[in-house]
Amino acid sequence: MIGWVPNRCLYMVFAVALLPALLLEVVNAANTNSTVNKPNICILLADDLRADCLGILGHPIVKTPNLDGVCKEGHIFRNTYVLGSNASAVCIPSRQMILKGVSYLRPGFRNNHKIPTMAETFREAGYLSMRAGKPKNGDEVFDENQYGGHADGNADYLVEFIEKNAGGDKPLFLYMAGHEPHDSQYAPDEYYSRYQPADIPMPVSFLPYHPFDNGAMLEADEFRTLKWPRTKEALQAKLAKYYASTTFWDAEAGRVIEALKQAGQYENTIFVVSSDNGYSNGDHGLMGKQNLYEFGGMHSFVIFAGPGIPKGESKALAYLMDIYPTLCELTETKIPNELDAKSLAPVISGKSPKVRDYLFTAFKKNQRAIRDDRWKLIRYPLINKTQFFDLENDPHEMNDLFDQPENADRIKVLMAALQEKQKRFGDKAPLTVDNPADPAWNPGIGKEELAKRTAKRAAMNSGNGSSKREAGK
Ligand SMILES: [Ca+2]
Repeated sequence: MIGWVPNRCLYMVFAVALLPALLLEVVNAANTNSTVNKPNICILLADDLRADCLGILGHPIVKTPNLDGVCKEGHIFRNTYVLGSNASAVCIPSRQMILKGVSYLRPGFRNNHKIPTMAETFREAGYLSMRAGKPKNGDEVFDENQYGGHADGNADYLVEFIEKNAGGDKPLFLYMAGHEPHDSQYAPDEYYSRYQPADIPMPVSFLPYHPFDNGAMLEADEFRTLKWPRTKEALQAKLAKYYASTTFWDAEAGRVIEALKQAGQYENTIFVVSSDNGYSNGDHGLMGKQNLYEFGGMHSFVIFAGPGIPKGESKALAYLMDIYPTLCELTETKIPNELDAKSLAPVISGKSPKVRDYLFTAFKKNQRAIRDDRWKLIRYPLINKTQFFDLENDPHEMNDLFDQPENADRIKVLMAALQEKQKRFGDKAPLTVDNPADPAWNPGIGKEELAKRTAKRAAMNSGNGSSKREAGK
């Protein structure tokens, strides 16, 4: 090295002269999607996992040691959301948006094949890709597609794929789309025995039933899960199963992680841990995902971990579909121009505290919401009702501040932002109706309709052999 010192000036002259060419080469390398030294990608996606339901997220009960281990040096985005859903099965638009990076409210969303999906973009960039888990969500374009049933079957396929292909010519793009902990909360018995219902704490904003008709009172997640009025004992039993199913999913995701370790690829893999949507689990008297409360249907989380990702946590407002351009930027892969999603890489690197000021969510035509860093507005167009919450002081939305005069200007600002975001994401649903429905609701009011739906479902299941499990929802 000492021999370099006399020549340092000469070296610098060369370096300065070559700098423009070197820079051009770097830029070209980024644009040509070269796979040289690109890390593997491993997306571990749960189904209906609540936004706070991992050990690493501070949950007091659930045990998720494998994912905690992967994520402990990663970057956590707690304020991550599904944009919305036009169906009870939030999973379907959510998983499609994750893969497409585009709003589900765009015309022709499901059949628009002009914009490359995440799987296509990474295949084009030289990756070898595999999906195992829930099918038929716009994911047919992976190099290999397998179902596998529950998380153990998903993991079997992925482990085999890793053993065969890891460390080869192509980096791997792995997508585990597990069923757990979706209702009815499957897990082998050994996992159920780990959680005793009596030990399960109750949700902060537990109610026996939701106090008004949000337009989604009789969605399947509500009427098929627990009877009204919900009781402490029934909910504790349900939550015990939910946590068992989550721990089962964690263990099977752990087998995929271990396979990457055995292949010497763990340090060379970017992990993404998330859930396709959130779940209410008893908060506000709701069980499922057809609502816009925090820790409810559209609120999820995402954690990125791996090479080039410093440990951190952010309050930045994010969408699940942001995973797509974020992974592109983290791997120097070109981001398609047409995406609605935004890369979170500037937040991960510390260059910017956020990528958007407002976060818009929607469910069918009966609920719309918008939040900023502190305030949250939920609009129920079919009953012309608005709720307004201070998330900083009331993160569980237990005090509706809509009627307080001092909030009038804040409400105006958020309502205007809501309308602007509707236009931005292609949402044409009205926020007000001429003949609002009766907002009153209680289990007695729902009884008749509930009986009809239960009978219809029983007839379907017994009559024509269509009782197969509603996978993919
Ligand atoms: Ca789901």
